[in-house]
Amino acid sequence: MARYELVKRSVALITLTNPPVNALSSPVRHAIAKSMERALSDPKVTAVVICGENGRFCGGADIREFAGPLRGPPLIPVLDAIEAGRKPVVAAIEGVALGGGFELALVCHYRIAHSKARLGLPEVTLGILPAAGGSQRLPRLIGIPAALELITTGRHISAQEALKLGIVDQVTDQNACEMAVEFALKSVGKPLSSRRVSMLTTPCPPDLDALLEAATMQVKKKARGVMAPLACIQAVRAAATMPFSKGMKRESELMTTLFNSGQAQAFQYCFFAQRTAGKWTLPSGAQWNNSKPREIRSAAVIGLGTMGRGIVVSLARVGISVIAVESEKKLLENGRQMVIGMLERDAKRRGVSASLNLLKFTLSLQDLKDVDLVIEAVFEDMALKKRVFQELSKVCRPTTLLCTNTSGLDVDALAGVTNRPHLVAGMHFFSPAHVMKLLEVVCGPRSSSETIATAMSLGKKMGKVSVAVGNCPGFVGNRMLKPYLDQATFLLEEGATPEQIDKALEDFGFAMGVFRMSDLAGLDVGWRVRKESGLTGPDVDSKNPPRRRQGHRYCPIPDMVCEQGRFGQKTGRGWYMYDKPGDTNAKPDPLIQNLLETYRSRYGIQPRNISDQEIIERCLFVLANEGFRILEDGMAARPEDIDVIYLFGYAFPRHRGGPMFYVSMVGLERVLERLEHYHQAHPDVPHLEPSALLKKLVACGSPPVQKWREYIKTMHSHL
Ligand code: T1G
Ligand code: NAD
Repeated sequence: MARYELVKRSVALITLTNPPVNALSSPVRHAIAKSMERALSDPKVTAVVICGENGRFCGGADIREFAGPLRGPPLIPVLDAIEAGRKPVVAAIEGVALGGGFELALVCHYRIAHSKARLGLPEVTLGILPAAGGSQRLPRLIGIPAALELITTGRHISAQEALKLGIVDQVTDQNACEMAVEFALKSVGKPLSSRRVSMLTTPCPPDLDALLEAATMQVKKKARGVMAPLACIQAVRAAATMPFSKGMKRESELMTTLFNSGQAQAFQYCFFAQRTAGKWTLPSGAQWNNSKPREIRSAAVIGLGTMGRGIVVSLARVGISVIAVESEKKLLENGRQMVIGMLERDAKRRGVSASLNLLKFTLSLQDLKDVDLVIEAVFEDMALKKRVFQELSKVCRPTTLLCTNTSGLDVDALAGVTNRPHLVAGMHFFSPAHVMKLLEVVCGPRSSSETIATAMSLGKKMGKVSVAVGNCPGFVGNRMLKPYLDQATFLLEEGATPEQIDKALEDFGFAMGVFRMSDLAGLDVGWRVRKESGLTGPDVDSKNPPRRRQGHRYCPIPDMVCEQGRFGQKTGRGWYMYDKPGDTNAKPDPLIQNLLETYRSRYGIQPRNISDQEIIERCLFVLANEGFRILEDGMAARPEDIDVIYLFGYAFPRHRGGPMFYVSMVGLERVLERLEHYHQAHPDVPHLEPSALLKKLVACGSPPVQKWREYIKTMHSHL
């Protein structure tokens, strides 16, 4: 767990050896403590260097240990002993020094970093705070404003930035470990007191209160209801106002509160869920670790609308050459200008040059003969998409992968019109495609393992979180969204207002409630889909009772809003009103109140007071209920995949862990009981009927979410 060697006859070199990230597990802490004792007591040793094996210093505490009681030596005394020791200790930072790893570096008397190393205190992203002295030492070393920013955001910084901030003493392009040994030899005999960060006085700015207040406002706005950043601010205040030992006590109290809050568990679940989601499997037995992706050097994107443009940018900025296709000259020119502008802004922000030379624009599919992969992003129209796929099948070489960005159409039906159904898959990006991190990779029944491996790995290359999903209407994310949106509009019928529903969801943690979000996305998109699927339109409306469609309860209010030309922010009117088209400041609109009142009286609906609890339960339990059905149907491999889709594609609040984790925390028994209650009250809403899997899990004693997979195994899987 840590290798001990004597180098240059007098330097003890301690190498952490706990792959893959040298996390500070109990045996590692033990090994560090023992190695330090040995180094400090051996008279031959004059200095110590600490480094990590495989070019990675240390990824921090072992997060897997957080689930159980503390075993082995606690980290703080191990670190304190390093700082207090009478021999100089140098940290040789390669790869990463994160969390406890950074705190380990902070107790060393000197820090040498490789130029490619990254440092940071990401604890806040795990729902906790730097709890091994990081919140007390960093402000002493670099001052309150800089420390506050790093600790409350969890941002990783480069070695160069660390040097500028005074965190590291030297940056090198050479072997950091060898440099550290040389540095250690030169440090022997120099006084260490000024190098012990805990002994420094925190430089305290005169406007401390104002600074902390501003930081508090900022984090409250950015992450509603999240406790960790607020606790980080309190810990930094302690570093500014208390002696080190008292500050450490405060840090520990705050950590205990966070640890027991439930939020920390949710954040840590998200960390592992994100990593689990990449591990896809297919019914054939092919999976992430036995299937080889193809290398994609060139791609084509068809359609330069909202999605196509973002997809072109996502591909080009990772060095893939792209041929972009439009149907008309004017649209092509417009698309070209938009893409170039987006790429230039993106490159400027990242401080690199825009890769415009990778782009080609054309009106002809004939130009796609030689590309490795195509992503189709034309209108959501099956007949059009089929024509495009038939054409691609003729034009592209037989090995080209053909992917579609459809939001929910049958990927296998598209595969069926080509001469290579095994090379067809869905690559479902989210809007805006160059910003949103989620990619649903839709596995059709005929998609080959190589096709899925390639789409998943291309997603990763583009910096996306890729999740493999089955081929069903709406796939996973949009399939679950529908019953959630339905509940929101049913609640409107029954007496709620858009602002009341939005506020309940925002208090739950969403950055935007469902109506505000719909106004942003545009209400016409869903309206068009409902018209195409026969749920509304003059013909349908005249033949059906007004509040029933296809045998179930239907709320026509969203259609009525669209019929008035209210498409959301872009038209300046939607569920809310805006000062002008394109404005983002949503204000309640009396016209919507009127519309709701008239509607209710027309259908004899007596409005009732609806509690926030009912809003949350009906919207979110129904969302998870559909998630259970998706698991039953084998359209998602595990609950973690569903949660990752909601975290990265639909901005589900991270401190709630995702819809499936959330209901597991509420208690499955209670969720079942509430769904039964609501289904009884609304028997014409089939989505409220508890799914068989939910009932089964409750009957089996409500196992934790990580164990659900064992109960789904026997059912038919598409993944
Ligand atoms: N503990 C346990 N496992 C970890 C881990 C950790 N800290 N970091 C990574 N892993 C596992 C991960 O689950 C995956 O496992 C494998 O390593 C490779 O990870 C006292 C309280 C270091 C930048 O927050 O940010 O210190 O899936 O796929 O892309 O104040 O991992 O292969 O089974 O992410 O090269 C603070 C978390 C802890 C850092 C590498 N530390 N890690 O990224 O590989 S709290 C962190 C990362 C703490 C102190 C406190 C990244 C990475 P598997 P990967 P990568
Ligand atoms: P859009 O209407 O903004 O753009 C579609 C573009 O395709 C238009 O510019 C159109 O001119 C072009 N086009 C149509 N036929 C073409 C042809 N034969 N050859 C070349 N170009 C052609 O639509 P969008 O919102 O970008 O959606 C595109 C696809 O992405 C749809 O399948 C949609 O369901 C899906 N999608 C949309 C979103 C979203 O939020 N907008 C999210 C995920 C997926």
